[in-house]
Amino acid sequence: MKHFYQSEVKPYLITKSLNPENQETPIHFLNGDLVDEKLFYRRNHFSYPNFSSSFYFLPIVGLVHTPRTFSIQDLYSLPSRSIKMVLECSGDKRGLFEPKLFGEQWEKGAISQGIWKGVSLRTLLEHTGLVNSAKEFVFEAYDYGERPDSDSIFNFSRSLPIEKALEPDTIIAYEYNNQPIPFKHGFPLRLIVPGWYGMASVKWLKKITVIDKEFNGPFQTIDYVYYPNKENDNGKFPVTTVHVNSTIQYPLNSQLLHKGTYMIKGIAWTGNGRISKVEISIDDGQTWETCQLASAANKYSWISWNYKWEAVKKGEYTIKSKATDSQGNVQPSEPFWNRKGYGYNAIEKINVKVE
Ligand SMILES: Nc1nc2c(c(=O)[nH]1)N[C@H]1C(S)=C(S)[C@@H](COP(=O)(O)O)O[C@H]1N2
Ligand SMILES: [Mo]
Repeated sequence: MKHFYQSEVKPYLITKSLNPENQETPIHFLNGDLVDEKLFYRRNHFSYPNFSSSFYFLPIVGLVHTPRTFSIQDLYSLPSRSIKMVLECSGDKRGLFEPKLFGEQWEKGAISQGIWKGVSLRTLLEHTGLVNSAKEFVFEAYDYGERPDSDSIFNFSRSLPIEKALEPDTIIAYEYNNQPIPFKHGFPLRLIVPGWYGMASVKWLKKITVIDKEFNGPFQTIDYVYYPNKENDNGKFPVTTVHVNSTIQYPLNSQLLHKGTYMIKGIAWTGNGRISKVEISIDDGQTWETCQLASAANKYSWISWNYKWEAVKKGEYTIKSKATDSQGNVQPSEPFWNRKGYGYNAIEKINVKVE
């Protein structure tokens, strides 16, 4: 049987832009379920920030009873939590939308997975208290710059509603895969918001402020909003939870194959509960078979799946994969088109030719 290609030759990140740095994970060439920092996609809005990590403190201010400033040592000494999870950019697969959209033309690799360790935000709040009128938490980062739509300078800042901020799995992380977080991924402290698209997981945390209204920074009132219409903003709503999705890793799109037996393989993930089923079609969606799931389905992490295919007849084949999650969400046949191209999760599709 022909398996995924094992090789001493290592894959690289796929460059989309250099300043700010945006590079994608070579998702088709991954083995295992923890992505090494070398192959972890990078998504930045600005140049990398400059700050001194030796004088690094994280203040929690605003609508708390006792504002406090935490050192990294303070965090190390508090109870920790480790979470294996998918980090997916909401622009992942944007390049597949038809008609085409503007913005980073991500293909299928604006996604990664690893284990984040840190302290639940709610544990930190036990030390500060929370005022009753608290509504949102604003997370400000050290990176800043201009946006294409304005001459002003903005920091990367985003907020979370109090319910999401207080979930025990919303953590202030200090480790990635048992090492200090790599600088490009948010060292020394990064907010990690499992179940939500990547924009929520703010890197290089500078300050947390509790407020009693809705935060209106551009990274959540202009960007990271679904705009269903091309011409106007009617019906807009914020980008939050990761959609149920799957990607075929092998074979590759447009690959030429000999007749034979192939192990088709891929990953599936969701921000809603866990993956309950992955189906595959070799005949462009006319008939579907259930795939073998290679691992137990965990909350927040992707699962690997595979399917043994006997390619006995020459010809062109359209292979599709379709994931379902425990909340009953299924990948749709058509993507939800939205002006800024977020949340693509249409049924995964590749074409191969057997010769
Ligand atoms: N401070 C800061 N945090 C950020 C961003 C950023 O530009 N600055 N980008 C966000 C987006 S859109 C995504 S998809 C993820 C990417 O994380 P990575 O670069 O570690 O892959 O970080 C999020 N957090
Ligand atoms: Mo993103």
